[in-house]
Amino acid sequence: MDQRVKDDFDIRDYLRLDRMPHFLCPGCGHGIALRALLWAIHELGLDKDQLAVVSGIGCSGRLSAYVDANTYHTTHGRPLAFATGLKLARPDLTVIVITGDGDSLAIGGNHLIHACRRNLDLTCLMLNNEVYGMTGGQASPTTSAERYTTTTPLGNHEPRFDACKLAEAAGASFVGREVTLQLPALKNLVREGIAHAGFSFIEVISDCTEIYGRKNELGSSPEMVLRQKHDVRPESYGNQVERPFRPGHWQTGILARDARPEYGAAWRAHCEQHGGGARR
Ligand SMILES: Cc1ncc(C[n+]2csc(CCOP(=O)(O)OP(=O)(O)O)c2C)c(N)n1
Ligand code: SF4
Repeated sequence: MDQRVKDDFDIRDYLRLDRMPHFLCPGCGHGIALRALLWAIHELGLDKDQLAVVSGIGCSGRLSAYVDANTYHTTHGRPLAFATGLKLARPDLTVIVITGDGDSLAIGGNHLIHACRRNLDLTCLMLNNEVYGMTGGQASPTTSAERYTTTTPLGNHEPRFDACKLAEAAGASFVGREVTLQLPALKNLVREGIAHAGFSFIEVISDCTEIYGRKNELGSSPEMVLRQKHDVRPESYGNQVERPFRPGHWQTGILARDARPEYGAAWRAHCEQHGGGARR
């Protein structure tokens, strides 16, 4: 694609403007993540009619409603199950899943593990704001140690998931992480993930500036987002990470990339070999 077309990104071309104003709080990282996704879609030159965006329930889950494409707002924790069926039935579509840390690691944790294992050609954006945003700020499986939430009034004492390590161990063939502060890098990572033929898991460190930020006195929205720049430590992947929102604790970029067989193609070949009628 030539540079002029690439630079010509106008987010309004990809939004349902009749759904505006959106419901996100000021400074919410989920809005930045949506911008990165739509920018990546633009750069890839994807046809909106050939694009499906599937989300679960949560502040993260609301994002699909704003995208001018084929969109599906499914039940809490189930977007990957829905997307799996959709992609198998319609392999011609580019299918993108937007999910929250609660949606994908708590109620939907089992679906995430098996989506990684199968390696169907889906792109999963997990927006990690360390909390259940939509339901009022309960702790999630990614809440950092000692953080205050409505369900951890004494400070969180549970160990947290490193979602990327989980995805990699479960077999995701593309794993990446980026912070919303680095918007161009995030856009590039999402673009790589969509272009990858197989299951792509991308964790976006996305601030809940309202419920989580205020309860933990993390400062104003800009302050909270800016502190992300102190939170990246390239050599940290594989090490114990206890307090990711303290300085120096996230490794970002592409963390794993592996060219193993894509599930849909393998499944169709398998059906053909055994005389079945899988759709192309
Ligand atoms: C089966 C079911 N259980 C619980 C809920 C209530 N619920 C709605 S959103 C949500 C958590 C959302 O948190 P997360 O996935 O982290 O997304 P966020 O809102 O933080 O973006 C919960 C528990 C529900 N809608 N359906
Ligand atoms: S509650 Fe948190 S996650 Fe939800 S829209 Fe507001 S800032 Fe974003």
